[in-house]
Amino acid sequence: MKAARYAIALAVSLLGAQVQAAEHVVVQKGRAFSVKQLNVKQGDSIKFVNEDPFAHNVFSLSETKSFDLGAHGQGTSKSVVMDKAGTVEVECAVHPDMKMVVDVKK
Ligand SMILES: [Cu+2]
Repeated sequence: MKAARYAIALAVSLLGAQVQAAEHVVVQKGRAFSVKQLNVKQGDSIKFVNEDPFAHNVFSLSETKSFDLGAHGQGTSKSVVMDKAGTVEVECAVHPDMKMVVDVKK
């Protein structure tokens, strides 16, 4: 009985976390990100979906969030969580002209 109660409490807390954090989708198409600028809240994630017939990469050297999601091909996606507030410049290592800015608010 105690275990069941714990399981329910855990499920509710997980649901609560899901409601608070949003997932934003950015499409990579025509060698460009679908948006140049994106506002998100701390804890939100961004899903990058590649709709081009070739590979893209997603990375950032920003102090707020430094990451490298590596390369991903057509029809695949990569996600990153914006866990700190600040500005994050997102780039593609394959195409130097592909850039976007994410503003993460608390
Ligand atoms: Cu690219």
